[in-house]
Amino acid sequence: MEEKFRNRSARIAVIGLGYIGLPTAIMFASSGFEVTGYEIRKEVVEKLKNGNSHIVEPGIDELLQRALESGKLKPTSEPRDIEGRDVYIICVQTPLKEDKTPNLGYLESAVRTVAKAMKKGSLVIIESTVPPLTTVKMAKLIEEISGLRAGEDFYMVHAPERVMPGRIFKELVYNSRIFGGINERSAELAEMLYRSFVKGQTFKTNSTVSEVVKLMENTFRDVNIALANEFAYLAHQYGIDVFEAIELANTHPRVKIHTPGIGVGGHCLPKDPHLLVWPAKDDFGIIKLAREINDSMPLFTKDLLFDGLKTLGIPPEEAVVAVLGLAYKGDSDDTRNSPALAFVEAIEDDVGEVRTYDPFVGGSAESVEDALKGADAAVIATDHSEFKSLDWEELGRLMRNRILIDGRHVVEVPPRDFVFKGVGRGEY
Ligand code: SAJ
Repeated sequence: MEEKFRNRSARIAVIGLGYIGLPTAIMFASSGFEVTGYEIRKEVVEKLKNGNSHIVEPGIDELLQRALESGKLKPTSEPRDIEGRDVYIICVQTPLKEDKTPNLGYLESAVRTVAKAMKKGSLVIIESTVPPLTTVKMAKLIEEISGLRAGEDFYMVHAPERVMPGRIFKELVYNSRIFGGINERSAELAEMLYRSFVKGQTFKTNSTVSEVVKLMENTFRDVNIALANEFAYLAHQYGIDVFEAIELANTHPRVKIHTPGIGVGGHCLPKDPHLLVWPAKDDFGIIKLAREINDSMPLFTKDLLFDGLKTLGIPPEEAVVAVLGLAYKGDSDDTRNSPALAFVEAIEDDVGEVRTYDPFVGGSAESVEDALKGADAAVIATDHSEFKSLDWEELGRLMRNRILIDGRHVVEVPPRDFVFKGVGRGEY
């Protein structure tokens, strides 16, 4: 196998051509490997065959077209096209169900497809974020289906992705990577394979450690943001500006407090802490509590809005509210688990009218001005750059009443003649 990795003659199948699978398939194809990209959505495969990516990522169409032209990348939805490959890389989603437990259905079905297609000696890699112990369980599932022995007849590794959308092709090369094998040989093989394009550091460990590492990274952020949100909550009770306090606390050499706000969104942070604790018999509870705190922030922001309406004596059911921003984070068009959407949902039945505007996502209004015309309150729900330079005193002229709620600490100095409230801005 080493020789096949060195001279790029190993044949690779990537299962799932989404945000991670497609760029990964392109990277291996560009490094000279023959890559078959397997994707069950037929319309996606058709699009890809024509050189059009279904995901938004700088430079992706050009790289895709080059990989297709070189003949190294072949998208398919036929399981027989991935039979007998040396390497299988699984990049499918592992979302949560309604009850916040993991839905491993996509992963299991991908593993079954691989188990039927693989051969003796294949290396199976899971890049998806999974609950601890999953890779070992999936190795057993493969044993049952294929009759092959894990660690001897086939190798299995958890190799979590760590990239940030918008920078995927850079981060795939320069980020450090973890290879968690079900045995040492598995981890060694995966590390050798990825070294064909990874320039960052690489580390080998076992698959359960690697699963936990990935989940700890995002849980660390989620818990720290929850702590910052709790500080914000306290700041309101003490009548101080939490951002001033955080800035001063962060002058301590060993303190780095995160940023409070309207909530935590995206496809990772709201989900990964649940995956981390799910298989455990017991835990201390801070991880779950952090999730609850972060999930409560859109409601906290709703309270600020209703306080503002009360200050001006506006009955909520008559209020026209303009929500600026729908994406889960600044300068992104991604609305997955967006706290801005949770906020809209929380207020829409209680106020007269909700208008939305987002420069990347769209919304009911065409522009900030369009959203604010005749509105009673504006709520900043995403820290898009466009919202940082707004002239509120000018915009206030368009409004029926001047209430401004800042959910993302975008407004440094509250504008004159406004009722201003912000998450963590307890002094107003
Ligand atoms: N947020 C805050 N306060 C903060 C930081 C973030 O409220 O101090 C909010 C953001 O506004 C956003 C959410 O949290 O709504 C998540 O944003 P993010 O930028 O922290 O994370 P993601 O989900 O865009 O990307 C994360 C990254 N993980 C880490 O930084 C540990 C990324 O490196 C991972 O690749 C990605 O998750 C993933 O796929 O797991």
